[in-house]
Amino acid sequence: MQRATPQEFSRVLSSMCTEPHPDARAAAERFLATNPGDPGTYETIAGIEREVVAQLGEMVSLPEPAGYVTSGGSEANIQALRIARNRADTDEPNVVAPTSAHFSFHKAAGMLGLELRTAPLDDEHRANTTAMAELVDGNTVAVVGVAGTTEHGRVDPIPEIAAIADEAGALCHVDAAWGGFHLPFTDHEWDFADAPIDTMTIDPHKLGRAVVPAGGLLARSDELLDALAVETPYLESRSQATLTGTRSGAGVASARAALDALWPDGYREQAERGQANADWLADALDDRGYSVVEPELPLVAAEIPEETFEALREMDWRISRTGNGALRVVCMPHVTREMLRAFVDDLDRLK
Ligand code: 0PR
Repeated sequence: MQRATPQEFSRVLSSMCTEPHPDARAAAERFLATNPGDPGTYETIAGIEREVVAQLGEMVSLPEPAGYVTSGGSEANIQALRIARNRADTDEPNVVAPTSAHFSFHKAAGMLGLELRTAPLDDEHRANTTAMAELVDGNTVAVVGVAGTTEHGRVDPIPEIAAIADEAGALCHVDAAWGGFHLPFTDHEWDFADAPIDTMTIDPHKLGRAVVPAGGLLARSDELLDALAVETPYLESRSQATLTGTRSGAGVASARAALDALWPDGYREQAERGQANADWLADALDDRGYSVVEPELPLVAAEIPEETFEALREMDWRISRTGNGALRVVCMPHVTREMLRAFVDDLDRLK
């Protein structure tokens, strides 16, 4: 049988996916043929999904969360903007986000007929809230903040962004697709306890150690999710708020198993290890004279020459670049100190 073994992750430094927890793998297999999109027929997995949503709510300080397990962060972001658009009373809706927002927001804007207005970042690669506020007007339906950006792992000033949304009568959406399983163990202000957030993306299939596909959409209330509901005449359940119809029970069950196994101590330990690895790599690169972006979360960005980047890829390192061409290393749970040492040794060899 072909199977992604830990060895297969041994040179992967670019991905936001990782080796699933063993319990998540086993649970996924048990629920492979179930469809939480049909809760009237597949009651067990539908119940498990409600538990996952409750567990995610607990992680982000949201006592009675609404939401569901999506196919990933892209679907969750699309659906959050769809909620905002469907509720608003305007023919020319727009959304305001920082330029660091993931490309799924551009997909969402295209699909939903929204104008996406992106504001420049500050010098620290975080959302510039003054610039964001200037883009907001009476047609703004949502204001977006990112808690753990894809390129630099930065946390936007979420309370300020929520205040901008509130003042505009728009929804506040936080994209914590990647950062959400790390941030509970930091001092950042990013969750429902810190700000009047309406919706959030938080993905079990990234730092949550579930199998793919398992993304997460959370909403402050059922009423927000109702903005997505369509009638489902021939199903036992009367309406459906998800984007896809048939969905992966495997992803849902694996998310539950990973959360049971790891929340909170396992995730805390993983967060500490990932951050220590990122700090170690940042220091190692800095010592060698490369310009490094301070890793606020376990993601290191550094400027290395184009030829060096290409040579490392030739050596089979799975690395990626930011939009500005800087090396980007994501210290996911499968990334060990030995891997990083071997990476830096290869870098030294190329000098
Ligand atoms: N929001 C943020 C902040 C993200 O970083 C990502 C994905 C998404 C939303 C979208 O999530 P889905 O990909 O689950 O729809 N960020 C990674 C990226 O675009 C995704 C990724 C994952 C890329 C694994 C490569 C990879 O091997 O870089």
